[in-house]
Amino acid sequence: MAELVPLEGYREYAPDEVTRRAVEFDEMVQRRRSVRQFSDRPVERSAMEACLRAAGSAPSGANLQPWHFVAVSDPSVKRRIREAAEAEERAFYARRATAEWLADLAPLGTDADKPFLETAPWLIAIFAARHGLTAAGEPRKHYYVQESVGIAAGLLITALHHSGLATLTHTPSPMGFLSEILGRPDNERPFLLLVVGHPADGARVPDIQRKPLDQIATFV
Ligand code: IYR
Repeated sequence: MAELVPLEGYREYAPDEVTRRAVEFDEMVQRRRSVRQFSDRPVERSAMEACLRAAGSAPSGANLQPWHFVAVSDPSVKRRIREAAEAEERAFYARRATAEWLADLAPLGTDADKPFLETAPWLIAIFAARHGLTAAGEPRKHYYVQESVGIAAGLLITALHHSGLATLTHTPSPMGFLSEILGRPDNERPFLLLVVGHPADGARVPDIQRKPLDQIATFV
């Protein structure tokens, strides 16, 4: 039999307060934009630690928490990541991407140059552990790995934004070089590379719109 403990920490609000908080949170989150022009202004490690703890609170399959985050601030490691990512991106933009894909990316103004991988104070490489390891080193099954790590990544982006930091989700493909450079074990696969810092002065972003609620949600 499971040993359950009392639910602690849950806060109850009156209905109008629930709506007010939801609206306020939406307004806060709507201000988040993916940024590709970063300042080199430093960010305290303590801020990264708190955001990573928040990410680690995500729900996961059987609570096995199948994620690992590598927070990189070492300039020489950032340089190696930039060099490897740009090599993949050059192949992507020159050969791998279909014409349709390039047309879809055109409004974002992206290209194979990724200076932000060195300029931004932090890179967070998120890894998904396809299976765990027992104390004896035997594989231990993980469940819903992509879903779990995706939820943790979303929480992390939201925590960073809430803290006043800009992010870019960057997915050079393939990302195997991250495992190698960061020395991650074989059971982990690179999931996402997050670029974190402050926007550069005068940073500019694509003119994009979010789908209205009636296009993204249905009430029955
Ligand atoms: N990984 C490339 C290309 C790219 C792909 C998608 I889908 C984007 O939303 C943005 C970029 C790059 O980072 O440039």
